[in-house]
Amino acid sequence: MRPSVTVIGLGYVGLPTAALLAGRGLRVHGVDSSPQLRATLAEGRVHIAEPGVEALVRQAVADGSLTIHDTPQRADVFVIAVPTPLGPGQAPMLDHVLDAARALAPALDEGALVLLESTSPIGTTAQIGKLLRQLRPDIADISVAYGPERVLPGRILEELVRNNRVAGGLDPRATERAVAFYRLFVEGEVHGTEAASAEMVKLAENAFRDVNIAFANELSLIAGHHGLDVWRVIALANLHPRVDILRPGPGVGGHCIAVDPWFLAHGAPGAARLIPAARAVDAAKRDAVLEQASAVCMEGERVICLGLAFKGDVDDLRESPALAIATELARRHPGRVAAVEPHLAAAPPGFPAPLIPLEEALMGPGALLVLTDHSVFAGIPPERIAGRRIIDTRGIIRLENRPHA
Ligand code: SAJ
Repeated sequence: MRPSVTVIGLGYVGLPTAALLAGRGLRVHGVDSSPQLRATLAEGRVHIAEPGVEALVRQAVADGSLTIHDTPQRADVFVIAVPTPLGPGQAPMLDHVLDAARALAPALDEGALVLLESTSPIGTTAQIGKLLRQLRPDIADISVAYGPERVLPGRILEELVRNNRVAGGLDPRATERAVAFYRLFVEGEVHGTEAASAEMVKLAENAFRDVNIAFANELSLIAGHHGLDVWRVIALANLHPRVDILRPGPGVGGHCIAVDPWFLAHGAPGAARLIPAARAVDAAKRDAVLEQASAVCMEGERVICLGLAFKGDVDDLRESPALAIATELARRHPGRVAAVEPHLAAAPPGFPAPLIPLEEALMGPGALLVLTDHSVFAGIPPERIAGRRIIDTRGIIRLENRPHA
């Protein structure tokens, strides 16, 4: 028989997961603490810009397979997908995860499976297991496991189904049950392990990216020092069969890769050296871009920032280095800075510079500071920016004298 599921936290991961499970014929209870969010969802509308999610939610709400609640409902499986932000001192804050565990405890029945999907420090699943045993000593059989999400914003529904998945239980039976649950909707491979390893796998994936992007950014700083084109250097180095250097940029953004490395480093401070160093390189790269653009403003020139989103072709501003650099530049040089962000209808609240259309930026005077790798910027014809001063942190602008990097 198909299990019933309660999904706690209806954000970028929880909502697509709930809608997908409902679409596969499971009875799903979606739970979120935000009254506005619940009201929006109950009308079949969604708050996240993610392809396909709105249609799936509308259908599931209309046919009753997905219902929206403020407290966890009884179910066979509980999925926790709430945020785990960084607190003071770069320490992970587990308040939402532990609150979710406390909230679901009264809804547990004998034989329930509790799955944590939020990115979490090593040991969090064990903490949840302990808490649930304390809160429900009357229940003998509770399986608790960790099943990290690995989906890329912009492709969430597709990746929820296609990506390989890791699931780690606090005991072998919990692992087995978690693997069986994911196999209900995952077409990729589902690998079982134990909970703490699964927690570390997720953190290792994002820290791997962060360290490797930091390496590319460090190369860009070194190349800049020598007046070399880092894109050409990387393209040639990557011709080696065992070298695959990532792309430099203005720094790493998003809610995951810029945050998760701290979860690893904070848990083992003496052991983590490279991971904090990568974070420091990221900060240095942001500063270097800011100083370079600031110097242009000091010469009296206008600077137009191309892009505010944290990566190309999305509207997401979370932890965006582009937004941080453009904001600080505009604060330092009032009246000298403008920004182009084709994925936003209006400037973000409090942004201290005007948002202008790309066309206006291409017509008017001023240096161009490329901060986000939107396809529309890569498509700017070289003749439209001939003779312009350009700081291209992403290596996407085509110039007459340089092939597309
Ligand atoms: N970036 C570079 N250079 C590169 C690649 C990326 O500067 O060569 C920058 C991007 O511009 C962006 C940041 O890194 O600012 C992160 O972007 P991303 O597209 O690499 O990753 P995210 O943050 O959108 O999603 C990541 C993914 N993790 C990995 O690829 C290991 C995704 O699979 C995870 O599910 C997600 O984090 C998450 O939720 O943890």
